Amino acid sequence: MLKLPEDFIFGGATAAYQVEGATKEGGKGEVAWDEFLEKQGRFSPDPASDFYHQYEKDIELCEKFGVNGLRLSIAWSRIFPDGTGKVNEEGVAFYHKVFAACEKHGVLPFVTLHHFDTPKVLFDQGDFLNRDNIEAFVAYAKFCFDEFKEVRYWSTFNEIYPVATNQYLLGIFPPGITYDFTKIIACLHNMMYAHARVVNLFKDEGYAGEIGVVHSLETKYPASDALEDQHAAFLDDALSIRFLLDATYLGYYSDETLSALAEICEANGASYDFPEEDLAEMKRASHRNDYLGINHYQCHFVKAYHGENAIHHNGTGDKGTSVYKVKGIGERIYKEGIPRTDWDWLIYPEGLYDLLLRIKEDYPHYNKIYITENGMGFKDQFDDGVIMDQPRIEYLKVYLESLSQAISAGVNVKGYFLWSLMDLFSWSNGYNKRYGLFYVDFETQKRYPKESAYWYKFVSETKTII
Ligand code: BGP
Repeated sequence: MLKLPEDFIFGGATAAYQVEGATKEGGKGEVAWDEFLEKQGRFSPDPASDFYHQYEKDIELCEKFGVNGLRLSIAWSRIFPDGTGKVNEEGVAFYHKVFAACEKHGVLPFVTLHHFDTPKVLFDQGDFLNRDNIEAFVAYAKFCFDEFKEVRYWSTFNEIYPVATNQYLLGIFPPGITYDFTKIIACLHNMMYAHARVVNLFKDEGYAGEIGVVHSLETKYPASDALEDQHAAFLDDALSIRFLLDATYLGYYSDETLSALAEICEANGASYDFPEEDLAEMKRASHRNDYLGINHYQCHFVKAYHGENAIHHNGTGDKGTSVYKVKGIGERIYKEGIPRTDWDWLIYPEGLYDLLLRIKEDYPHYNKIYITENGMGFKDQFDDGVIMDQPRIEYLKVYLESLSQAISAGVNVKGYFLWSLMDLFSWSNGYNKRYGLFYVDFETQKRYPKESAYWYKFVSETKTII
């Protein structure tokens, strides 16, 4: 049986908008999602898992089940309802209470400053396409560093690539724009620049603690040995992985990244501009990241594609309905023999191993890594308070094994945050795609430990993957 290190963090992950509910309570300002979801009419972010009122209970559950780290995000619009200007003291007090509960129960908080929830006022002005909003983000970060002295682990952003592509390629996040590569690249770059600004601020001011960024990194493989499939995988990788790691750890975009960008832009009539001053700031930050957070759920097999753009996001759990064909990049396909979830996410733990080894090789000063999200969306069966989620346990087991093997191969991984601590609201899938260790009855807000919660407790206590 494989083991994990003695000082390893066995965490649970959440995000403010997905668990808190109370979107109109406590002086919170609006986010673009409020209106977007209301118009869509499929599901509501209220009450979600009601963490705003139930946090004490959830943190108690952490302690009971060996979960010694909690990844959570601060809702920017609870602190600054309009994104800038007047502080909402009720919001500030709420997070102090959450951190105090963490302290009381021996749970280490890992705090993300931005998890998909830019305040609406700023979002309506262009979100991160508008450079003024970078200044607003830096000011918000500074406020948090000065205020929340009890926090030791900070992440600037959650998943810059999905922000850019869900907003401007797939259109499944507000503002719902599709296939606009000029916006995608501008968003990626501006957010990476904003990250660098905040890292430099944190280090220049000598704040105590650690700072990093959370990237979603899904390994890309060619669908076959054919040269054109290999090239398609290279292009998909360059935009979704290499671009971000270059920006984070090099402070410039490597020739490989730039050649892929040129090809993608040419095919899609897009363009980009990376100001010299931005790159200087990014360069200064590139050796100052204390850690890298990796969200990893799946990988992709990519085939050459020469047709028009066509994407269908499977947000319903109807297996086999996903389509991803992107001009100038390629087509993502299913692969015989590789299992996938009802949402068509490929279960391929080798992808995590390969990714970790590649980071160690290509960016040797990565410092250390936390897996900040990994888990399985599943249609759990609730049977009189008992939830036997064996497929989730299987999933977690093989991914933790892969992680353990990467650690043995010399990658410095210090912790793992299972997505998600409790069932919560999923941005584009609603409430039937459950991830939690704890089942949430969304009517009563009662929590029920699933079979996987007992399994995770054992793994955390013994550091043994069974
Ligand atoms: C990540 C996000 C999370 C979470 C998770 C699962 O991309 O950081 O917020 O939602 O994926 O994704 P989904 O809810 O789409 O299944």
